[in-house]
Amino acid sequence: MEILKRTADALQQGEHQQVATLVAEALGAGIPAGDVLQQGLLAGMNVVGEQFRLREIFLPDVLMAAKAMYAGLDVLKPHLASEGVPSRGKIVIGTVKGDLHDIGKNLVGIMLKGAGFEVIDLGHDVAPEAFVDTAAREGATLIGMSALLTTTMTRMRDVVQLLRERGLSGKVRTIVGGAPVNADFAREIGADDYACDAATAVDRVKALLGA
Ligand code: B12
Repeated sequence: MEILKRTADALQQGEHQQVATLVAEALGAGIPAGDVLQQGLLAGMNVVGEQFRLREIFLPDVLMAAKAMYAGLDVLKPHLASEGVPSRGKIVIGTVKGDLHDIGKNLVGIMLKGAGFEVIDLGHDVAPEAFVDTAAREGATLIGMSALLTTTMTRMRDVVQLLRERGLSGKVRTIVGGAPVNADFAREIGADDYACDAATAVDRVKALLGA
């Protein structure tokens, strides 16, 4: 669809105001929020990621694109998450220590909220103790961890280990995600599950918590 292509292009150019306007227009035209997300915002961000990998663009360009992504997400958020659904359980999420990437984690949080879970978002650069202490204090039954760097994904293992040390394995389940993470890695570090995207994350979390 033309407007979604324009949204993706504007995101790549880092035109945050234009992205917000186009997302609002697309929603106003009756395009489902999920399509605006996938074919507009995420399609644009995928191109940015590829161009960054090939060194065709540089960090400031990626930052501008990320800002545009958030401008679009702000408009989209109320349409992705339906309000007033009774809580299906408490979840702690965050991006692991040393890692500042939070767009994917935020999307997962939005979708989980929309599915009726109470989400405590610890943000990015989250220490293992913060994940585990918060879950214990708040009586959360699941920790969701995000990592986008091969150097930080290993921190997920520390969280799983800390839960074990505190006798919380089984009581507090774990799910991991982020571009470098996969199901084999999740198994290797002893996490309960893995999901490749936000929609799958909701399905897996429901299954894990029997919700
Ligand atoms: C945007 C971006 C940035 C932005 C982040 C802004 C922000 N607020 O998040 C900025 C500019 C800050 C940045 C910085 C850096 N980045 Co960067 N960045 C990206 C980029 C282009 C897009 C990431 C993104 O947001 N994708 C869109 C979201 C929606 O996708 P996602 O995160 O994968 O999330 C989905 C799934 O993975 C899953 N998911 C995610 N989290 C979770 C959690 C759970 C629990 C579950 C179940 C599922 C799940 O669901 C999400 C939704 O569908 C990627 C390229 C890429 N292909 O990933 C590089 C990339 C991740 N960055 C990279 C690098 C190298 C860096 C820097 C080290 C660069 C530098 N030299 O300084 C720094 C590191 C800073 C730090 N300490 O974290 C590399 C990593 C390479 C590697 N193998 O480790 C990548 C892959 C680029 C590349 N091809 O080289 N980056």
